[in-house]
Amino acid sequence: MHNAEAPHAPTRLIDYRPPDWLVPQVKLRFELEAQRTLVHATLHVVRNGAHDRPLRLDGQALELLHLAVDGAAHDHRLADEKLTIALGADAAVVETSVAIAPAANTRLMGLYASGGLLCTQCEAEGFRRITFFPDRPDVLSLYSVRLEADAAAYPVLLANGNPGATGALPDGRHFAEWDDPIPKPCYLFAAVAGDLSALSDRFTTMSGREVALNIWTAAADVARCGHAMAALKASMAWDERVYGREYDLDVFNIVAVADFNFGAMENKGLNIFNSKYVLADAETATDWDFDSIAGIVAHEYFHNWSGNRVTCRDWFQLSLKEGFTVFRDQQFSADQGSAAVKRIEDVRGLRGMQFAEDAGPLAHPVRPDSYVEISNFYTATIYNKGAEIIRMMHRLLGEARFRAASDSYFAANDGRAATVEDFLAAMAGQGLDADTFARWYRTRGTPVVAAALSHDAEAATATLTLRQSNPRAPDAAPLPIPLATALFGRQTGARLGEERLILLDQAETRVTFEAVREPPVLSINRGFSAPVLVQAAQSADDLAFLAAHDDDGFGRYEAMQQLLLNALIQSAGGGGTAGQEAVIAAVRATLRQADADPAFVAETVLLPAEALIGDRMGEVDPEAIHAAREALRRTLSGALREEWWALFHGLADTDFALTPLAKGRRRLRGVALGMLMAGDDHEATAAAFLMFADAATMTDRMAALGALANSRAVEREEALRLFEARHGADANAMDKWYAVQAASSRPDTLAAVRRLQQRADYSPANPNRLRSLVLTFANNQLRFHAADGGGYDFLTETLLAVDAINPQSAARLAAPLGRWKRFDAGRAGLMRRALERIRATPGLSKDVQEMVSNSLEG
Ligand code: HT7
Ligand code: ZN
Repeated sequence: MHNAEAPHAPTRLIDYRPPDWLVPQVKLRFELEAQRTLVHATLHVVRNGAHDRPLRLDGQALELLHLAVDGAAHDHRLADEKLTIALGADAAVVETSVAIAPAANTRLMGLYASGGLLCTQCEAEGFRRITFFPDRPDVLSLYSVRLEADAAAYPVLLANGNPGATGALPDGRHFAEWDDPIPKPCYLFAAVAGDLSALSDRFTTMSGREVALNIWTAAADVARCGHAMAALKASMAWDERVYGREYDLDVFNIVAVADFNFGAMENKGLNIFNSKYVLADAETATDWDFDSIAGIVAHEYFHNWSGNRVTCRDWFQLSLKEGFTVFRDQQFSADQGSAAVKRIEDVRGLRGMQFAEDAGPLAHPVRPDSYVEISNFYTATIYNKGAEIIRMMHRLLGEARFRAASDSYFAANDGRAATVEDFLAAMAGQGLDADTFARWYRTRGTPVVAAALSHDAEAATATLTLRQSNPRAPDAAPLPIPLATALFGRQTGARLGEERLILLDQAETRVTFEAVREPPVLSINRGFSAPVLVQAAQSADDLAFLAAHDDDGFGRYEAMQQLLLNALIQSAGGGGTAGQEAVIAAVRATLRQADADPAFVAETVLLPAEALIGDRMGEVDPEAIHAAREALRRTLSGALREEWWALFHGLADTDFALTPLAKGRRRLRGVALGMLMAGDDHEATAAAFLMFADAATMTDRMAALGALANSRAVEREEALRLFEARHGADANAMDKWYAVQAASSRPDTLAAVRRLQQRADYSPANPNRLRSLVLTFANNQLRFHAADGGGYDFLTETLLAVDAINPQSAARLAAPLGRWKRFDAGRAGLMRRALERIRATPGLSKDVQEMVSNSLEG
C-alpha cells in the first residue's frame, strides 16, 4: 500500500534567504467571538535590500474579507496558503481583514477556544492561522493590539507587552489595548480573552523597576497558583543573580489553559501554560508536579532573554533558544534543591528519551538539515541534547568565562534573530574551540566512548585509552568530548590524585596517570560530563566498589545502575542470575545511606526501566525483560525484606513539606513499597492500600496507587474507585488515574485502556488526556508490544482518528512504532505494517506523514 498523495517538500537549511520584506510595525484589532472572530491587521512593510520580488504573506485557514495597500484596493493573489502582493514602492501600509473560527480550531494552533477561554498558540507557525503575515522568526515587529469582546463572556482581555486604554463598547462589548515596546517575531504573539481571576504579586528588578505579576486562571483555581508564583519570583531573582538578566516590561502575565499542545509557551510578557504546569496544591499535585511546575515556569521566564530578546534566525536554530534555556532551567532547579539528584533525573530523562531517539529512525542532528513539519522537531534531541552541548561548553570554560561569554552573546545579539554560530562566536571569545564544537550541532547519533585502563605497577602509572565512534554517523569527524575522570585505589578506597577533565577530541587518545601505586578503578564521565555512551568493561566488583567509594554522587549512582543493568541484561538474555549476590550487597550498602540522602538512595536503587533495558539489548524481548526485572525485584524484595519494611515504616510522614529531604523521604518510601509489592505479596498489598487511604500527599497516594495498579488484588479496584470519587472533577488529577492504568503490567491492560477510551470524560481532543491514556500505554513496553499486535492496532486506530482533530498530537503517537527494527521479526513486521497502513491513509496530515515516512525509512 502506498499513499497516492505526493510527499510534502522539505524546508532545507541551505536554502535560507533573508526576508524580502520586513514589517517593523504591526497593528492588530480583534473582534473576538468563539464562532467567528474578525482580525484587522495593518502592516507597515519595508523592502529588505534591492530586489523586485513581491510581498508574500503566509495564511492558513483564513477567510480574506478585505485588502488594501496604502488605503486603496490592490491586486493580489491567494494560492497555496500564500497571499502575494506586488508592491512598487520600497515601503507600504498593507491592511487586511480576515475571519477565523476559534471554536472549530481543534489543532490548538492559532486562536482557539479552551473551556470558556479564547487563547493563542503561535510557535512555530500558528500566527499564519490568525492573520496574513511573513510567519518566520527573523521578521521582528513592534506590535500594538486592540482586543474587543463581549464583556460578560470575556471580562479579561490580555495581549503582549504593557497595558493601555480600556473601555466599554456598544452591545455589552468592551475593549483593551496592549502595546509591546520590544520588537518580536510573530511566533511570540499572544492574546487571551476569558472570565479569569488572578493571583497577583510584584517583583522589584535589580535596577529598581516594579513589575506586576499575575497568574490568571478560573476563580476556583487561584488558590492553586501559589507555587507557580513563588517559582516565577525565584526565577526572576535567579536570572538577575546568575546571568545578569533583568525583566523588561511593566507586567508579566501567565495564563493557565486546559487544552494545550505542549507544556507552556514563552510569549512575550504573556506566557500561556498548560494548566498541568501551573495548578498545584497538596491535595492534587505530586512532588514531581511541584518540581515540574517550578522548572517550566523558570524555563518560560528564562526565554525572555534566551529566545525572546535574542531570537532564532530560522527554525533550524531552534536549539539555540531551547537547548540554552533547558540548560538554564536545569541550573536553576539544581540550585533550588539537591544538585546531584537533579543531575541524575536529567540524565535518566536524557537516556530514556534522547538516546533512544538518537538510536532510532527519527535521529537528527541538534541542528537538523531539513524538516517537513517543524512541529515534529520539538524533540528531546533539540531540547535535552542541546542542553548537554551547552553544559559541555560551560564545563570547559568554567563558570566565570561562561558567564562572560553569555553576557557578550546577549549584548551582541539583543533584538536580533541569531544563529548557532553567533552563540559559538561568543563562546569562542572566551577560548572555546568553536569550530570543533560546531560538530556537535551537525552530527546525529550518540557517540560511544570505549575506555580501557591498564596499570603498570612497577612504574606506578596507569594508562587510559579512549576511542570514540558513532554508529549512526560512522564518517563524522571526531567530536570534542569532555570526560571528567578520576582513579580510585582498590585497596585504600581513596581517590588517587585530582579529578581530570580529559578532552577527547581525536578518534583515539591515550592519557597517563602518574603515582598510581595500587590497582586503580576507573571513574569516568563523572557528573555525566558528556552525553555519550561509555563502554568501560568494568567488572561487577569494580562497579560495586565505585557504588560504595566514588566521591562523585553521580558516579556512585551510575555504578549501581550499571550493576543492576548488567544483571538484568544477563538474565533477560537467558544468562541466568549468577552473581546477583553482589547486586544485593551493593543495594544493601546503598540503603544504609537512606537517612542522609533518601532522594539519592531512591534514584540509585530504582531498577532501570524496561524500555531502557531494551535499548541496551541487541533485540528487545518485552516478556523476557519484564520477567527478568520482576525476578530481580523479587530477589531484592526477599533478600532485603527487613530493610524495605524498615524504610516503609520509618519514612512515613503525616505532614506536607516540600523540602528536598521531605520529598526524598516520600520518594524512597515509594521505591520501598514497589519492592515490597514484588510478587503481589498480601501483607504489602494491605500496606499499600492503607498508604493510599491515609496518604497526606498526592505523592504517597500515587505511589500506592501505582503499586496497586499492577496487582490482581481486590484492593486495586477499590483504590481506583476511591481515587475517582475524590478527584473525579479535577482533570489534572484524573490524568494520573488514566495513566496509572495504562502503565499497568496486568495482562488485561489493553482491554482496560479501550474501556477507558469510552468514558464520558475521555476526549482525544484534549492533549493531556490523550497523552495520559494512549501515549502512556504505547510506552508500556510489555503490554503495547503484545505479540498478537493488538497494541499496534489500537494505536493505529487512535492515531488516525486523532489526526483529523489535531495533527501535532497524532504525530507524537507515531514515535513508539518507530522502534520496529529493534524487535523480533514477528513484532517488527506488525509494527511496519501498522506504519504502512497509516501512511496509506488518504488525507493524512504532513505532521504524521513525515513521522511515519521517517520511521519506515530512517
Ligand atoms: N517554545 C515553546 C514551544 C511550544 C510549542 C511548539 C509546537 C507546538 C506547540 C507549542 N507550544 C509551545 C515551549 C518551550 O519550549 O518553552
Ligand atoms: Zn523552551
